[in-house]
Amino acid sequence: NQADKQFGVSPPLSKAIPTEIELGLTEALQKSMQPFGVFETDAELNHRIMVLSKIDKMVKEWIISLTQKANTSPGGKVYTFGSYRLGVQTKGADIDTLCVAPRHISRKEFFDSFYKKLESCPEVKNLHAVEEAFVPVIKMTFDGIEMDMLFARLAAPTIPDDLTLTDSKILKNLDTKCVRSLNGCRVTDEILRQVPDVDSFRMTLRAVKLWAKRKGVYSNALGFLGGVSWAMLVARTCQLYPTATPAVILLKFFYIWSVWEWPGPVLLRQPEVTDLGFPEWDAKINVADRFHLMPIITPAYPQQNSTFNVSRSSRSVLLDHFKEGYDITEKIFAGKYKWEKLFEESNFFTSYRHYIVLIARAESESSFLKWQGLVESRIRVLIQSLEGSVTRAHVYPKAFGKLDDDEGPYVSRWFIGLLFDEKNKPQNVDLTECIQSFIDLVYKQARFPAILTHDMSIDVKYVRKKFLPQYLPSDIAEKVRTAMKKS
Ligand code: 3AT
Ligand code: MN
Ligand code: MN
Repeated sequence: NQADKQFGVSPPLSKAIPTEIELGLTEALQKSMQPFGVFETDAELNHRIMVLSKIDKMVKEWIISLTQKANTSPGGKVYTFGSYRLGVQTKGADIDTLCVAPRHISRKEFFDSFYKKLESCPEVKNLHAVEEAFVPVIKMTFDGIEMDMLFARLAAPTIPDDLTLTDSKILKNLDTKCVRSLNGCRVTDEILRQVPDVDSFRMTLRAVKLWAKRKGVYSNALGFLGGVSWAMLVARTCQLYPTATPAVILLKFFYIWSVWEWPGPVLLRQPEVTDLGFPEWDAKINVADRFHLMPIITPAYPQQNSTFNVSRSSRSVLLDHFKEGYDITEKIFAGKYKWEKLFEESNFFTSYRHYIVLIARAESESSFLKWQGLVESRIRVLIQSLEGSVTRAHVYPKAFGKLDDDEGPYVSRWFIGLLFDEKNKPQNVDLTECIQSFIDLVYKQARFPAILTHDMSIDVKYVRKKFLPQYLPSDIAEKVRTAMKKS
């Protein structure tokens, strides 16, 4: 019985029944999110369901075509994960899917004959495979919907339609690519199983994701949190307030995570004990795991930390935003503000007096995609080395493209705000060495494996706030100029 079950690793903090006022605040919260395209229409949702059933049918046909024995039903099934599976997808979001096949269907066939089947399908556009990735994936647009598709083959002769991926035993004897591919689904399924009220969880998570995007703290790669981590922080809050309404859960969310004793790990459940032997996150055992600053541990075996990119700087930015979020939400509860206040964009480009601008350029789309991916993935190394000299190096998670028509299209600009303190005054700090060794590192890593081409370049500049606007798109540049005049 859901009502009696205890969710999470400790008892709830409150089981209070929502008041009329709290329910009213939740209704207002929902209304305030609408203008941001957070909610899909029924027609949009039905379109997704239809697309998924077509893909599922194609998978089943493909598996049958590769099955020798007549009169057997090998099955095969498409599962979902990501925001769609959690039920928090925004308009235009992708669908993250996993194709699960029986043992006689190889990964090679997925990237070969299934890929060809997709190629000949009229609804499919922008088809491309990333077979050598850490988690190999086929990407496409299916009838207007972006889709990521992973593949896993299980050690079973058939995949019945009612099969769930919950049981960790299914991982036995699988290769690492399949285990990694199954992980996304197993984690989202488990998160949903660990929350007491899925509807409240969803509404709160939608609010948190919107807030995090508006404040520039939504990004796994650049040291903030990604969708799965936000989902787990919200899920843990729901466990502690199992009967609360989303407005209240949101208030508690900001409070709990601003006072949490990081790096104490956030867990949704006690880790499962198995004899499967996959590496798991455990700060008591693995020395490397003790350096994680904000561990948020996934609930499915083998448990992992979802936030290993968090730096000292990004953690302090996150904590500042939690505190500010709490302060604003409290005032909303007191009737002093409306929810719109919570979703105001952060003023990153006026918050610092010193910035670093990082510019990556290339001359063709294909080299640009590789180059910008490589540069972005190395930014956290630059942050770490800057942290040796400054109090905070805050990277804005959104990169900006070309500024005007004179500039080629293949350019990305990232911005890092720098905070100095009394000991490290800007005039006493020389960042040249940090910057130069970062540039050297990026070029070195682009040579092995060889992705470097002559048209790829990187430029890193130290810029005072006064000169920042020339690197920014005109609308943001204008805001910065206006703010500077006022101060
Ligand atoms: P959106 O609504 O799509 O913006 P989402 O949470 O679905 O939010 P993604 O589609 O980017 O976000 O990612 C879905 C999951 O896929 C999250 C994570 O388990 C996995 N994933 C995303 N990016 C990577 C990556 N680079 N490597 C491995 N797994 C990834
Ligand atoms: Mn997604
Ligand atoms: Mn995706």
